[in-house]
Amino acid sequence: MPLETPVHVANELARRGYNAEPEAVTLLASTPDPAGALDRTLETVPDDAVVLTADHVKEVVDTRSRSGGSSARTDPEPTADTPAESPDEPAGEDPPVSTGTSAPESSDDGAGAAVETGGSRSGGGGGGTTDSATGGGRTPADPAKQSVAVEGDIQSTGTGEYSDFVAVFRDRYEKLSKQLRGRVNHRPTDAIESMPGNSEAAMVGMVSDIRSTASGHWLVELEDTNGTFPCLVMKDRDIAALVQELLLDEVIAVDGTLADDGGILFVDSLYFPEIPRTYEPSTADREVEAALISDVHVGSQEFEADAWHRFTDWLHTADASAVEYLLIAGDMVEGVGVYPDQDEELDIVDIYEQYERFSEYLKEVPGDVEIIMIPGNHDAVRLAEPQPAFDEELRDIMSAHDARISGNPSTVTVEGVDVLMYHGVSLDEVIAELPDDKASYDEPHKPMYQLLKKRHVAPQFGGQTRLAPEEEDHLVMESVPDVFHSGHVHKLGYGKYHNVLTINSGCWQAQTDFQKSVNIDPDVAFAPIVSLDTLDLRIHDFE
Ligand code: D5M
Ligand code: FE
Ligand code: ZN
Repeated sequence: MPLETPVHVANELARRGYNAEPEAVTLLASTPDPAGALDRTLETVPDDAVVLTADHVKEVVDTRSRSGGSSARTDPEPTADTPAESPDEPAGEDPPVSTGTSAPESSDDGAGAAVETGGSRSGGGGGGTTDSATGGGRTPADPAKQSVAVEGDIQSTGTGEYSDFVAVFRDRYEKLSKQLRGRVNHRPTDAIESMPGNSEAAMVGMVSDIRSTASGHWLVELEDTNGTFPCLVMKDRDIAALVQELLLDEVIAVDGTLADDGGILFVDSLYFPEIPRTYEPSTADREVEAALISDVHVGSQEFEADAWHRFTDWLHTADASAVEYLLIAGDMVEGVGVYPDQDEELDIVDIYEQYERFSEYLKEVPGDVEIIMIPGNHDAVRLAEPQPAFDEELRDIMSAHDARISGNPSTVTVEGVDVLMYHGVSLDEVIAELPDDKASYDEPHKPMYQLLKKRHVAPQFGGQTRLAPEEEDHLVMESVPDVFHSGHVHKLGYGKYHNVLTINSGCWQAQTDFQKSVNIDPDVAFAPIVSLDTLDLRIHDFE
């Protein structure tokens, strides 16, 4: 993987289990060979270090060539991944919105989401802040018509034993191979091993290794419950492009022909578990809407309280009368000790006080709006996924609005529409691993398409994506959601993947120092609003 941008460097570090000081990231990214510098640095850091510091990098990398100690990039040409504009430019009049906010692309599947853009940036008024704009206040919802069911508040069964890791992967294999079995006439690895050379063969397996051979072909090792088997994808075949989309630990099916000696499978076709192209989503049987948001980050100095007030003011207007549900996909608060140097940007240093303040902000939401929320990586629950719901103490603090609280991920059925809510930590990894046209921060719905295709919210285990050892793999998408809602990357993006409305909802936190250092320009204070009866989308901008 090329590591030319700070984001790539940060993600590669995360993948290898390190958090990094922003300066360490920029130092590495500014070397002529970031990948090599990263490798060399990691070889020298002490085994127990989890935070990579600028000093670690400086010990290994020659930083003298940079003038005046600046950590600016030294290579002259911005690449496709590094926008030419400087991250230090003053925030302009018309803050750039991620390209994901333009009409969703239809290239992947031919079906775009119908989108209206509400609110306005011009005139400084934000989106509908007062009743006068719409000529009236909100009509309260009729509770008799509302319905929500939540699935995903997992009861952890794991004991943390090695055997639980075996169990969770076995369960992943069972569930996903079931989805692939209809596609190929597969055999277990031990049966394939005893088949004669040149036989046709198919298998379903978890990707345990991906390597390129000396001649540029791809060797993909697949593992099932019996063992592993090497599969070769020739570089000049169309399916070679699919290898670029593979992640370790995901489950796929292949078919092809065994080599003369039977020791390797030459792959003709490769299948992902997939969402059927003909999938027909369920819809509500009345005109009702849900607002989908995430990454509020109360407690951070960058939390945009004014924008939040504009949003909740708008919820009290007639324009928002149909908005009867508010879904919040994680990172309610900024938390403490999540990333190195995070405390320097905290407005509230006590985690419980952060939730108390968050609860105050929730009270601004009209009382008839049903709120459903799941935790993210900044919240005070275990990091490993699936994350359980907030504990009693935190629920108590947030009880004022009587929100429904569930785990990450959860499927929330709102008036018949299944919304898969997943905070999105795995998206960093998917973006780091896959080519830009398949997954990038600018189009954050596209890495979500990849998760749908793989039918798993966090396929690759390791790095920042931690997996809890459990008896079952709760992260498999056993059923197809009608709407897939994530956050975490702080970028707004949406589109339809095989008719599944896919939304990454941006954030309510202005750019942090870290994000500045790695050139992440967050999409702040947008509220995507889904019509549950049509699955159309309108985006309100409260910036
Ligand atoms: O993360 C918001 C986005 O920024 C997400 O893509 C991860 C990335 N991020 C933010 N801070 C860091 C640090 N310190 N290291 C690596 N990646 C980072 P969120 O977790 O929602 O704040
Ligand atoms: Fe966040
Ligand atoms: Zn997050």
